[in-house]
Amino acid sequence: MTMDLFDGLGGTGPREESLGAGARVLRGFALTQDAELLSAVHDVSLASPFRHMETPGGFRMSVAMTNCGAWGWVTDRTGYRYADVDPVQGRPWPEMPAVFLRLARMAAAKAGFDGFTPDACLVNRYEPGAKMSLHQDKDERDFTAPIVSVSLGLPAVFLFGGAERADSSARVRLSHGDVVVWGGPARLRYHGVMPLKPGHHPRVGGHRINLTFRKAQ
Ligand code: MD3
Ligand code: FE
Repeated sequence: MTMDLFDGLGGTGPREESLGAGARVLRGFALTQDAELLSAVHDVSLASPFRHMETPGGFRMSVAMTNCGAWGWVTDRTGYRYADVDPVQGRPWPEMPAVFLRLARMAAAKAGFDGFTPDACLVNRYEPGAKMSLHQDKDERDFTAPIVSVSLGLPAVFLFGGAERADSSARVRLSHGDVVVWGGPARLRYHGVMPLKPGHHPRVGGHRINLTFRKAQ
């Protein structure tokens, strides 16, 4: 039997939980790199600023978004898609920072997805009241690749549903430093985020930042 220094109540190190088949929470996995990650988010946002995109139905998204990597997820009146040029800046998205890529690959490998090579990172910024309605992520070409998400700043209540929109959702609190790997049977499950509660995070202030690493192409 192996002893794990982080096991047990009151531990402060990484903890792993399963949210059901294919969904693995690595609590605190990004904590040791939070400053580097936040500094890289800032650099990305200088090249491609956060913006509130418009849905095909004409609604302004409450979550502000930007991207880095070869491909970026965008929405406008014409639909959802991955684009290799930032439509606001008219230039390719900023390169994926090395610290992002390293973290995403390590987390994926830990959850059993060796060789994960994301070519897109969507960066979501939530202000108080911002939310994400239940949806599936299905604009990517290959659903055998997982999605890796990294939460920074204020905590949020994440909704993890089923294969159909009407299926009931589990509520999962995602806090600063938590990383989740969504693959296999979890990859196409409905999910969303409850409206962010106001608060103050010592490193991030009044926002929540979420990074999602994807293989778009
Ligand atoms: C489960 N973002 O950007 S991350 C999104 O917190 C998105 O900003 C949320 O949903 C956020 O599309 C949730 C967790 C997440 C991301 C992708 C998933 C969970 C997922 C894909 C399939 C199943
Ligand atoms: Fe999503």
